[in-house]
Amino acid sequence: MSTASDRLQHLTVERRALEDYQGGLPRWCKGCGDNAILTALQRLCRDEGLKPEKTVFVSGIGCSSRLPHYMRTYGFHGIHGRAFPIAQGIKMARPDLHVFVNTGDGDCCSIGTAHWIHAIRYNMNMTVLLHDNHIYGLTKKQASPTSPLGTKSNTTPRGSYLDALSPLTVTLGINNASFVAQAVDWIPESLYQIVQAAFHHRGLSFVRVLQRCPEFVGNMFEPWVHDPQRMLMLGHPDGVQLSPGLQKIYRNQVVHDPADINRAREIASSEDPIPVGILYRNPAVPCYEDLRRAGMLRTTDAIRGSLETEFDKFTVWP
Ligand SMILES: Cc1ncc(C[n+]2csc(CCOP(=O)(O)OP(=O)(O)O)c2C)c(N)n1
Ligand code: SF4
Ligand SMILES: [Mg+2]
Repeated sequence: MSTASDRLQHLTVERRALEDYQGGLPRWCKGCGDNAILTALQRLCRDEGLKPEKTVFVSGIGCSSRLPHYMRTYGFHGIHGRAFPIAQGIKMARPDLHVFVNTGDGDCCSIGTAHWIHAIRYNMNMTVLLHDNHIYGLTKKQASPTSPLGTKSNTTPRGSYLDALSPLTVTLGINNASFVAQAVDWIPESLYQIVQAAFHHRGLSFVRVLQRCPEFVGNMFEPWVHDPQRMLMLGHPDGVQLSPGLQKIYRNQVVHDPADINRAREIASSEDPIPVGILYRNPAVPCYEDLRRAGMLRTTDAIRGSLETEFDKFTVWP
């Protein structure tokens, strides 16, 4: 029988099996692309040997935002649109933690837009996965900002009226963007490579993952799933390289240097073919937590003293 210290040892040192990172049983629909994203993240934790007690998954609200429940790490299932400020607060207080953010297209690009923009600008060291299924899933099929023009939904029964917002071009337009990539749930090998590269980037890595929602927009990505020629695979020694197996299937390949932001912007605006890979990376952008020397927390007494001084300024003496 294992002792308590054996179990502690296992918790802190030998976290190498996938099961060690598996939390609650996912309640997503059958065929939901969120499952592939979860698997990629569990594999990453295992392969990188991340300590669960040093790892935290933060989310907002949505189907995708349930992900922290399914990881056996720390997690924070937050408020709709507020995953970024929660994650930033955690990183500021505990820069030693591995921080991940899981956010939906409604969560990030609608209600959470202001937080998204400023989080990119702050460039704190965290890995962000935007689960972009082009729809509000949890609330049962309302159009989101990334729904393509003409999308029929419960809020747009005659089809949506506006062109979709592009999370990639928006992110690439924000000062201090330091890592921008795109992956798709139906090519798990490439999804994993991109998530791994994102994790190794120091700064905020923003990965948009096109994610299937068979429940509400079953046909959204079907043409691309069934036609590998309609995927544009980006490869570069400073980005990710396609494996020989994927090269045989996905023949529409291009060499793209992730240091080239102008080319990244052009590629980002392509909806067909769908680009997959690292669009932009700039490791020289400073992280906000480094500039502010995060984690150097003041003592409780010092905080209390400062608060008392502030309160005293507003005291009305009888
Ligand atoms: C402040 C607030 N407004 C609205 C909602 C209702 N709501 C919950 S999830 C959601 C949208 C979810 O869509 P998305 O972020 O794309 O996630 P998905 O379910 O597609 O993964 C909305 C509008 C809420 N929970 N809180
Ligand atoms: S409604 Fe869509 S996004 Fe939500 S769990 Fe089902 S398939 Fe996934
Ligand atoms: Mg969504």
